[in-house]
Amino acid sequence: MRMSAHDAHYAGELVDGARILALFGDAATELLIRLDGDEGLFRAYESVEFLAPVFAGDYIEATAELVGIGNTSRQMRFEARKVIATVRASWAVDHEPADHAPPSAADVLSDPIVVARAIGTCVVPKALQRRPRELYLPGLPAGPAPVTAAVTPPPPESASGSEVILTAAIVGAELTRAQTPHLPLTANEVADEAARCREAGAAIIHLHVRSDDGSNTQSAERFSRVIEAIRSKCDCIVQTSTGGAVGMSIDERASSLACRPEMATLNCGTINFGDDVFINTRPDIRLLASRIRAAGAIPELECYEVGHVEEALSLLAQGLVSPPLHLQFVLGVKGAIPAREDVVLFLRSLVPPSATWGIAAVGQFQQRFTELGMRLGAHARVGLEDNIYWSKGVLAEGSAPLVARAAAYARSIGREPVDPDRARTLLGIRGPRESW
Ligand code: KMH
Ligand code: ZN
Repeated sequence: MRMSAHDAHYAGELVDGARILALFGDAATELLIRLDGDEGLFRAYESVEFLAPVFAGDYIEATAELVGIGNTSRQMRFEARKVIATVRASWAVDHEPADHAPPSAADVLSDPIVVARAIGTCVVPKALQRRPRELYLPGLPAGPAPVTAAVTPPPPESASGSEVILTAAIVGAELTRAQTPHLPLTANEVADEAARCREAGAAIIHLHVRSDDGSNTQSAERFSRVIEAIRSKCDCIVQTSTGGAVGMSIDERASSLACRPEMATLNCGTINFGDDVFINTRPDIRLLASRIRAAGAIPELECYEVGHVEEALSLLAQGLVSPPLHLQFVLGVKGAIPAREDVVLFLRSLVPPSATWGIAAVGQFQQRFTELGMRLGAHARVGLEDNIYWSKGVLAEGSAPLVARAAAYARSIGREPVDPDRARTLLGIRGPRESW
């Protein structure tokens, strides 16, 4: 590729590094088309080195080499070499200032100069892969075997089968003190409950906040205050709600992102929500996805119906959310998908191999389906937002006992609740904690 005058960005007709990364992106795309029959998505660069300057008039050859294949990830090594150099750039070194180089003079380099190297990972969702698997990995049986043949394991790490991430949904939007006196409302109450849940085995706190009068609010200021209080007492991942309460505008719901949470919910479709309607239009879902990304958070995709899973997969395919997906199946909301074992098995069949998935079952279904989900490999969410009872007619004394019960069950079937830092690794959350 010839670097043209358009590509020169800096003084001395220097070409910017981003131009070379664009070449790597094109080379990666070609490789993905050859391998998968799909352009795929660039997920991340693990390393980038710029080694020599590039000028307008230089010819650059960029190569991509496949070094690892996961179920959906393709890791590549890139190199860009200068094979023809404009003479102008080197002329001044050997000549008097008055002696100008012919502007069109150029040399073929007998030894190309490596100008940049990088390693990066691309992703092609399973649904978009158009080649039989045995073509990728000769010798492997055809079919969707969850085998990873990567030279380097694709990031982020996958959970070992025994690990489970527990989420505590401790406040909710609709719950009132009249329904349960154990509902935490003030910043201190919420933080104390978060710390108790952490102690009981929760790695994530799913968070709504309340105004002084107890009504739900998405106020950025209130979220900041509560998150600060939580962080003073425990190291849990805080997952803020962008669902808010029924009837709120999208702008209002998105205000919770102003505090730049590590994680946020993204509701993937409209449902009857009891006797109300919880509206999530497709344009609004996309808007929230882009706002979550802009806030530096990772989304958890809340699915209350089968079609919502399709929506989540299409967000991934369109690059509106980055892999790996974190799917949360919300079961038993009146008016939406029921909590039934065959439903769970079907939903599980839709989960792409690289995705994590969890179950949040509401009301009387919480314990039974949390436990079923954990037996099937799911992560789990419990807490007062979804269920206020410990057993029939007996209120739970906060969310922490529900977390403790889920953690004890997990251990009884050989699964270990992970701490927040391990959950960060498994979910692909990087960095924010260091900058607290
Ligand atoms: N309060 C519900 C209408 C979420 O947090 O993202 C929505 C909700 C989901 O609680
Ligand atoms: Zn919620």
